[in-house]
Amino acid sequence: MSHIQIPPGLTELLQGYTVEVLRRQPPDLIDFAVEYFTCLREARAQDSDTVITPATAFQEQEVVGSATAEEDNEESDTDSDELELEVPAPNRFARRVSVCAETFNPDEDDDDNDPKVVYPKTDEQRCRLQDACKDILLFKNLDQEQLSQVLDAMFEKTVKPEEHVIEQGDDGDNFYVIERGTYDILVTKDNQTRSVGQYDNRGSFGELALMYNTPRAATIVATSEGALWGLDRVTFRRIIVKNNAKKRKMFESFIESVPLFKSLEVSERMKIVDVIGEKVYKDGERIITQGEKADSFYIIESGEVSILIKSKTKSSRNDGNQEVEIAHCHKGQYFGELALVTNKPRAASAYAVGDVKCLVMDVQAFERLLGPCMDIMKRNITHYEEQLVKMFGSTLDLMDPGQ
Ligand code: 1OR
Ligand code: 1OR
Repeated sequence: MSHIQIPPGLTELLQGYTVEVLRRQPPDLIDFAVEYFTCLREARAQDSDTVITPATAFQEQEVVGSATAEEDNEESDTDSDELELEVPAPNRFARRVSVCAETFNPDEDDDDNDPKVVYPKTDEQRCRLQDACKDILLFKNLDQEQLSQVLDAMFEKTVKPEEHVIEQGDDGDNFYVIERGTYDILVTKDNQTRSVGQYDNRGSFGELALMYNTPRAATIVATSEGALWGLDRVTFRRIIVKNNAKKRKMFESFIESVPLFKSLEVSERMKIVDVIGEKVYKDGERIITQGEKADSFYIIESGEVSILIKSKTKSSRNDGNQEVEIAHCHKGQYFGELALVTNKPRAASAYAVGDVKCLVMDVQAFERLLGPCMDIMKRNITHYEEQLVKMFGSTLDLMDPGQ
């Protein structure tokens, strides 16, 4: 009888994978397998002279990814005078680490013993910081303790016009929350630099390089005098990235059920989970205001949302001043895309009907991640226009907030 030989190393290879699966409980086994085995291959390529066993290779990479503050301090160029513990600078070795090590590293819990970064703040600074951070989506799902550690670790940084806060291609050092000022987002590709967006006195940037351990994806240039709050890489990873693992577990199945996201790959949907924040609204609360500038996109996680429009055009159903309901949205549906797609003010207002939970994405993430869903959204926008004609019997420009 022929004998089937088990290739040397196969058992250990599969065991290593199984152990990591049990340890980290990844949401998708196949995605995790791709990342795990890619890690092994990269480790082997980097260290071809050394024999690397599967289990150690994956872990070795993690250790590199979470290099200690001490290693980094030599290169620190942050203003560290007020520091109780010095803030680590970008990790030079970080780029060798592949996304997998970074993505799954946060599940480890031994890091709670790491020294905490604290920048002492006056009451006035603390107030300004809290105000700047109140709408930051990445902070939305943190518990009280995590949020206060994040706020403790943040440091103030003022910038001058034309100052480059982040340079595309660099390693990631800090995440930034905007207190004030305007900033251009520049992307250089094929030797051509173009502006792909702006921040206008609100929002945050610099999360991608820290989350995925990739080079900075864009250059951020101040276009006015401004003030930022920085959060060092180590604290960001210890708290925000770790929390993202929890978010994945919480929102993964809901995100998979959203019809708009059906055409996205699993990994694309996971990137959405990484950057969304959950916001809750009470019955009757206004979520979006017609005519206002737009910077967010919403998906209803629970409850219902009523869309109302004020139109100056009189019709049998509208005297021109009252708001009339034009749509009613339910769980899994989205709203707030129109202003982002057309780059115009909000065309209508949105109100919570009963208690509502929404997943919210900022305009930059919307543009960066939802390209593949744009056709569906644009098709639905043409339906709005058809409805508009039916409801108001006119072809007024829906996108004009003055209407
Ligand atoms: P980072 O750590 O990579 C640059 O450093 C930051 O710019 C990045 O994190 C984001 O926070 C921010 N593509 C990539 N990064 C962007 C983009 C962006 N917008 C803001 N950032 N796109 C523009 C979308 C409006 C896609 C460009 C093709
Ligand atoms: P936004 O960013 O303009 C208001 O903020 C949101 O209401 C809008 O994006 C859409 O997501 C949502 N016309 C315009 N906006 C609508 C409509 C709509 N329905 C939902 N929204 N019409 C209703 C079609 C059934 C046509 C109005 C007559």
